[in-house]
Amino acid sequence: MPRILHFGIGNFHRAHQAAYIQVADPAWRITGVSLRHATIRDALASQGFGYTLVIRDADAARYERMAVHDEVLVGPEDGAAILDRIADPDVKMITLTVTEKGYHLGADGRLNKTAPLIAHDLAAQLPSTAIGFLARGLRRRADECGPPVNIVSCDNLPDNGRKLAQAIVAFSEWAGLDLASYLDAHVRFPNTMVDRIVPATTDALRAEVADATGLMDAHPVATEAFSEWYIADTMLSPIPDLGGVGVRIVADVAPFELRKLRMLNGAHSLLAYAGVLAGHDYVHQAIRDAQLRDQVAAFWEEAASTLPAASRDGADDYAQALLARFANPGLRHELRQIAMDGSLKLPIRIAPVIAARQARGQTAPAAEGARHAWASFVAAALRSGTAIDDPRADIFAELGKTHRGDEPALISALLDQISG
Ligand code: CS2
Repeated sequence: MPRILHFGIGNFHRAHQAAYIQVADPAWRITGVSLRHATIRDALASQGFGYTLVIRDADAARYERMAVHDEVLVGPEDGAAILDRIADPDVKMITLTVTEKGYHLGADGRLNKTAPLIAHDLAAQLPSTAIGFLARGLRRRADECGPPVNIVSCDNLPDNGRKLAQAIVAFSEWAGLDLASYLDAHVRFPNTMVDRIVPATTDALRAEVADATGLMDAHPVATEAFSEWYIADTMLSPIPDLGGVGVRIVADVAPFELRKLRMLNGAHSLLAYAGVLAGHDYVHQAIRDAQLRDQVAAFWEEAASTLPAASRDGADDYAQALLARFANPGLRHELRQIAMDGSLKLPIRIAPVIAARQARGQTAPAAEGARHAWASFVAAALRSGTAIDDPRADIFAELGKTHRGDEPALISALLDQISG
């Protein structure tokens, strides 16, 4: 049975990629990997790994039964089984949604050798990161003369496939795994753009699903009707018929990826910080606030002006469509969910807009406003003692102590943390 091994079995994967695969070819199965916790495995195992996908338009919901996963492995418990799966000849694709921080990249976009988990994985036979698992698992696959495999990053990073490939090459060199010729001949890392808005699961969603379907589902997922997936045309066969279910297989993903990262994700981040500061909880509330909507519109103009011609031309329509998606009240997408990991997201979503405009002698006040909103959001959390969900939270706390009572100095020190 052809199989996909997926790292990061969170809500995004279960609403996006899984939905494409389930329709593309009923023969394919997905093994999910949860790198840190057993929570999703435990929730899904007792229901045969199936779950309900709730698809919401502005005023209606559909309930679809998902049944494409048949196994979930948990990093700290099942390390050997994960390596077995990477070497398994039935596995034709390995996909990832491990978020920006799951790649352990430095500011230069390269694997950070001194990141604690990478340093651990270089020394250990049983890894803890996706990068460590992939490099060691691919070594096994090469030793067993395993067939070709596509490794597909589905995270919001520009040039995600190339960065993942570089990270695996660097890890395998540092660990002495000698993978270069196997990677060249048998492995492809296409760039991709993925898009579907997927809020976190709440008890209210569980109750709604129980009411609507009669099923007690421990981990349903809600999403919007909109979905997009672009993949660079470099994959090796066999793969499921993704083109037949609306995935766009294109020569160059960059125009679409940059448009999505800057216009959708950039505006999301702007709304998250400015929206929370203005007292809102959800994206649909923040986008209805006239002042925030104007800020977002100004940001979209700046962002659109930095796009390659292939996606700049449709940017107005794209922005109109985003307005409707953000305004969808059924999604109840929490601003605080988007606010996490800002120190990794803003250099990708906002800083390139400022840099591209600067290079042409233009200012970017709305994008600068988004950076300031982030810094004010972090400063407010430091003042009130609210936890900050960010890999650099300890550094922010130190800065908070150093600059206590001097808000302008704190804001400027925080901004230094997110220059692109
Ligand atoms: C959001 C994204 O949480 C975030 O940072 O901007 O998860 C966004 O909802 C998706 O990229 C939409 O495709």
